Parts: sequence; structure tokens; C-alpha cells
Amino acid sequence: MNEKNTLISYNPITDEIVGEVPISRADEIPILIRNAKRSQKKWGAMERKQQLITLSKLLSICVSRTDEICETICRETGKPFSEALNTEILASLTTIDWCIDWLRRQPNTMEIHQGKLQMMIRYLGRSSYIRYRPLGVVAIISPFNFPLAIPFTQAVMSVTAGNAVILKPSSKTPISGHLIESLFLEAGFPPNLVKVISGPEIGEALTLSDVDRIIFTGSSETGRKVMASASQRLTPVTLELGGKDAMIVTEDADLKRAASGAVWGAFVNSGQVCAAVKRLIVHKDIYSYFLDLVLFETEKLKQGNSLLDPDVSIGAMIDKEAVQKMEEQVGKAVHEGGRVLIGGSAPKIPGSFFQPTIISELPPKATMWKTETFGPILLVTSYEDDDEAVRLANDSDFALTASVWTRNLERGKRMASSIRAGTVMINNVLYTYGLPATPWGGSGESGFGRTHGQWGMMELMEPHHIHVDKGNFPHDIWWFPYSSEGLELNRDMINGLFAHKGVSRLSSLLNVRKGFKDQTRR
Ligand code: TXE
Repeated sequence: MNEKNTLISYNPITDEIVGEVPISRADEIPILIRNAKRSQKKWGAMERKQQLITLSKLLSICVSRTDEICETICRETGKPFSEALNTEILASLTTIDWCIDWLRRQPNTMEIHQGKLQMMIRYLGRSSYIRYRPLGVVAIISPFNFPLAIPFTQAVMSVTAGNAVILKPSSKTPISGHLIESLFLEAGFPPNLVKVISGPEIGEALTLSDVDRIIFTGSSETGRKVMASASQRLTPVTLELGGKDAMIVTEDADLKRAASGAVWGAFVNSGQVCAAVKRLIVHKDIYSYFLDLVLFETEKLKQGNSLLDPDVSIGAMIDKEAVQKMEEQVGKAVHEGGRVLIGGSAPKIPGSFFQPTIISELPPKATMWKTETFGPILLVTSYEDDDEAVRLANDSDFALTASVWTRNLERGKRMASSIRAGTVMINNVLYTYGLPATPWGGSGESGFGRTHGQWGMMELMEPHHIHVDKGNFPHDIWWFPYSSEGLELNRDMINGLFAHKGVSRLSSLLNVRKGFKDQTRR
């Protein structure tokens, strides 16, 4: 923040200014919510055909502005251009495309089948249906590590479900965040339907404001604060929090492929990924051979500024504080008995870099096994049998994603089904974030709720239940006044629906129907 009341963003490699955005004050939020609600009405009143055209326009604008968007992300985060392309842009494009398809298929209403009661309810001239209605205004608070993909995919889904969005991006990546508003405006969405605001007060103020849902992505520590604030107004929250994800490698896995998967899964975005591979659990029989493969792959990784050198695979961390935190965490791990096999310090190049680091022999009780390391640090250990591997994978307060690597897919599915993580991949890591039809989210310290897919959509809408009764009968048999006759009828209802074979269920149901009919005499 400065005298111009703007938030400045710096390039973590060159320290150059990437750009600045205006800072909003907490007392502006009620006005913004009013504007958002007005826009939401406009958007809601738009023909579905027109909404689909607008979403398609957003898709083509993102495609046409790909390089500009990627460059902005690279300059603001220090991540390699290839990652901006495939983990930010691609994930965003697939989500728009999925939303278009979802909206096209979304029925206006859905009739509810009453199961065993269906026949009776029908006879009584009644029916129930659901129309999913948007919540209203969704507040999105997002982290720095995927400054486009995370808030953008959540915003596209929120708007597709009919909501307006107020987005607060990380103060470390405001330019990429504010770019999102320009994309929606350029595509022709009503102004203020997606509004991006920044400022040191805004995050907390938004969680205390009159929004209809909060989607928070960030650390478990901040997640608790958000939930506490949101409880003031009983605002529902979706919490996408940290991870300490496990990767199990069995002795029958394709080891070369698994080694490449482990290295990408652990060091993509310089390890600043909630679902990055943090705990490598390798079968004892292949432990040292596999570790050599992983070390060999890691040694080959080039670190630097990909805007100057496209062969760079490992970019920078978000800032110097993040690098310092890595140095402290590695120092503690070594102090607690861990052995650094590669990396373990900041390389001697300008910028906020930390070397890809692999630590072995860390005692199971050591801090780093339990705490999130939001950087390029991978812990390795071995296991005897599948049960132990699964136990080790579940031995964490975090439960976001995990993976099992084996050529025996049935074995993989068996192990996967016992792992607590929200998503378990067999022979792959991380990338289902880019499969918008699949749910994303975890439990425990990794939060709760889901973004993406039908499950994410369900958290952005309210199932509005309409029950219609044609009023064919003047009186329901469970209404006042109670009587012994009425009591018999209610017994018949229960017998008719749930009694054991002995009792004639049909005659009971016929009694009930007759009972409803006879009410007219009362
Ligand atoms: O998080 P922070 P960061 C997690 C990742 C790591 C963290 C890193 O595992 O733990 O995010 O991101 C705003 N009330 N995930 O450091 O500090 C803050 O300004 C309201 C998980 O950015 O928690 C920023 O915009 N908001 C994930 C946002 O919260 C507040 C994917 C996050 O900040 C606030 C990516 C407050 N009191 C990262 N204080 C997943 N599970 O999918 C700060 N903020």
C-alpha cells in the first residue's frame, strides 16, 4: 500500500513492479453487494441462449488473450510459462466449456419421485419438484499460487449457476486477479456481475458481509478465521485448504513413469500447490532404485526465469518470506534427524528461488511429516505391505488428494478406496483439478465442501422445493380433530406401506384411500 492508495505487485524474480491496483475500503462492500445483486437480476433475466452465447464469448476471449494472461501470471508469480499455460489457462478453458455444456443440459425443474409413496402421493393429486435457484452473491477469496485458475474457475461456475461474484484475490497476485474482471466485461457480462476488489481489510470484511456463500481457498489457519467470521451471519462456506499429499509406489509400478510423475507432482509451481506430492511412500523392495530414479530426474530440472529461457522447469517462489520459511523448515527437519538428499537451500541466482529438495530418513514423529510445506520439499519413506502403505498415507490431518502407482489396477483401486483423501488417482497426480466434471476438495485440515463438477454446482445453488397439492381431498387423515377412526386410518397407512408380508398391505392402502375419500363426510 502507498500514498496513492494502491496495491503494488512485484515480480519475485526481478523485483520489478508488475503493476498496481486500487485499494478498496471495507465500507464500500455493502454498495458493491447491492450493485452485484442488481447485476445478478439482469443476468438471471437473460435468456439461457444469450447466457450461453456470453459464456462462449468468454471462452474465445480467453483463448485470444492466452499469451497476455500467461505473461502477466509469470511476471507476478515467477512460475514457468508452460505452467501458466497448462495449469492456469487450460484449466480455465476446460471449465468454461464444461459450464456451457452443463447449462445447456440443466433442466428448469426436476420432478421428485417419492419412492414407495409415489403411488399414494399421485393418487392424492400431489407432486413435488425442484428448481435450483442461485444463492445470490458469492464471495470468492483466493490464494496466490494459481492466481487465475482457482478464482476464475470458481467465478465461471458461480455465474453459470446464476450468481454474482465479488472476488478478493491474494494481495501477492492482484494483477492476475483483476484481469479476471476485465475478461468477464469484455465478454459482455453485466458490469458488477463479477467484481474484483483488493485491500488489506477486504478479506475479513467480505467474510462478515451480507453475501450468500463464501468460497475460500487458502491456508488452514486462515480458513478457520473465515469460518469463524462467516458464522456471524451463518453464511455457508466452502473451504479449500492445505494439503500434505501422499504418493504410494508399489513394487510392480512402471517405475520410470512414476519417477517422472513424482518429480512433477512434487515440484510443479515450485511445490506451492495444495495437492502437490509431499510424502513419497515407496515399497521397500524398490526403495533405493526408485529413489535414484527420482534424484536423477530432479537433478535434470533447470531453475530460473522461463520468460528468458523456455527450458526452465522450476520457477520462483512467491516472495523472499516463502524462501526463508523453506530454509527454516529444512533446518528443523535436519535438526530432527532428516537427511537432505538433494537441494535444501536457495540457489545462488537472483530472485525468490528455492531448490527442489528431497529429504529421507526423517523420523515419523518429526514436525515436517505433520505440517504443510508450501514449497519444493519432498519427504520419502518406505513400506512393507499395502496395509502399511495405506496407513502411512492416512497418517495426516490433511486429506486433499493422494495417488497409488501400480500396474495392477485392481490392487490400485483396493488401496485407493481405503485412502481418506478427497481425490485418489491411480498412476497419476494432481491434474484432475483440470477435469472440471470431477469434484475437487478434501476433509480434515484440507477443509470441506467441493468446487468443480456437479458437486461444486450444488454448493452454488439452493434446491428450491415446490410441493403441489391439487386439493382433491378436504382433509388430510393426520389433521385435527383426532379420533379412533382417524387412528385406525393412520395405522392402515403404516401397515399399507411398511407392514410385513402377513398383513394385507393392499387392503390397508385401500382403507387409507377410502379414508381420504370419506373425509368429506366429517
Ligand atoms: O493463503 P492465505 P496463501 C492453500 C495452500 C497454502 C495456502 C497458500 O495449501 O496453505 O493456500 O496460499 C486472504 N479473512 N491452498 O498464502 O494466507 C488472503 O489475502 C479473509 C489450498 O495465499 O490463507 C488471500 O487472499 N481472508 C488450495 C487468501 O485469504 C483472508 C489451493 C489466502 O491467504 C484473511 C491453493 C482473513 N482473516 C492454496 N487473511 C486448495 N485446497 O485447493 C488472509 N486472507
